[in-house]
Amino acid sequence: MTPKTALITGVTGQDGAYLARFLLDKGYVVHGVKRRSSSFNTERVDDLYVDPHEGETRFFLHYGDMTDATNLIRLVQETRPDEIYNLAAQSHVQVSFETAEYTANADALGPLRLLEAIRILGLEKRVRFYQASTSELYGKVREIPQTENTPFYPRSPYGAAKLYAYWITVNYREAYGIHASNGILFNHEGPTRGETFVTRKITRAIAAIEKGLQKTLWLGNLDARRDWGHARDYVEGMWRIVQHPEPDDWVLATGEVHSVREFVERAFAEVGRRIAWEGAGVEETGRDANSGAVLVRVDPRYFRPTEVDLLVGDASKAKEKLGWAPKVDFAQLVKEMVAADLEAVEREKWRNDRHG
Ligand code: NDP
Ligand code: GDR
Repeated sequence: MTPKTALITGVTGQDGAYLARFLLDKGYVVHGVKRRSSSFNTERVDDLYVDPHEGETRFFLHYGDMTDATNLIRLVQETRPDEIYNLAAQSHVQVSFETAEYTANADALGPLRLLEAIRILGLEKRVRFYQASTSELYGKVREIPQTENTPFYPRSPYGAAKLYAYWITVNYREAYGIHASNGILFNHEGPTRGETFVTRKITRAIAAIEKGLQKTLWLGNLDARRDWGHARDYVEGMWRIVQHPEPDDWVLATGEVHSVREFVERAFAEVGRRIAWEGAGVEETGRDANSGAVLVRVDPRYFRPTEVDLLVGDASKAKEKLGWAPKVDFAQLVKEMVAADLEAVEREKWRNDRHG
């Protein structure tokens, strides 16, 4: 039987790398799109890559960019995928306030370019399309928990760009009969999460503090609440969405909600430290309850012009119709991330001591 072929944009990102691994395990041929960069940016998929001169492989990397329509058309034409997973995006909410136009170009027009590539190449009935939609679409709290029917109210250039992407996916499904689906995914993390997202920033800092390389963790809004799951579980959900006979829009979430402050407390508890909070607002600090050392401080630089206060999802539809359920809970997620960062910092330290 000919194996299925998938094209993944954003393959060098957290989800792209997990998804590539998942699909390769299922026997797929996987084509990943990476951006040209002046330094290596394939760290998350390096272990999957086999130099075609040196052996058989089902994993291929191609240069591409979501802002380049002709490149995307050519990639779809050359790789002839059965499934396209559009994961590429400028995915940082705070950065989107500074690079609003670029974020719109990559995150809103990028998906349009891919959908147009499908049409131009006459692949409407052949290709299945997955769009990485997000709980950031809900933005300002209007209903808890959030479902597929909760109204959207994005609160950032990122959210607004993803809103366009969501609706253009719905529109191309309805207008041209493309099997195009939105996964409305709530926050999902893991040891390979980008270092500037709050969970990884916390776990990396804790590892660095433990190893004596850093003194303080500087954060923004400690009261923001999120529904944090594990990326490994969520990429399986993406695949299930694409396999469903009917294209549709789906929430993937754990239904469990915690504040940034709780994440900090849970993560420090992993290294045996209890945090005692004092002060309020930008004056708030978190001290080691035993030694009194200040471990956490607030820097208003990390506050967003408009914040999303509370996201918590109801994934009942995905549970019922896709048989999807997250396997990793909050405590396990934090444990895995802290352990991985302790190991990573130890390795870095060892390398620096040896070579520096
Ligand atoms: P990452 O930021 O880790 O990865 C984003 C990927 O997109 C990277 O491979 C990046 O390349 C690539 N990329 C960025 N801009 C472009 C561009 N112009 N052209 C081509 N590639 C580009 O994000 P995640 O893996 O966490 O998320 C995957 C997708 O899911 C994103 O669309 C995100 O918005 C969305 N999402 C994520 C959630 C989460 O909690 N993780 C929740 C809901 C939605 P490079 O490595 O070179 O930077
Ligand atoms: P988010 O993730 O904006 O939800 O977007 P992020 O981890 O950046 O922020 C979560 C919450 O933590 C607060 N926060 C901080 N955030 C960062 N990055 N750095 C800090 O120092 C800090 N201090 C407090 C934020 O204000 C926010 O409320 C992620 C991305 O993966 C998106 O691409 C995705 O669509 C959504 O999740 C669902």
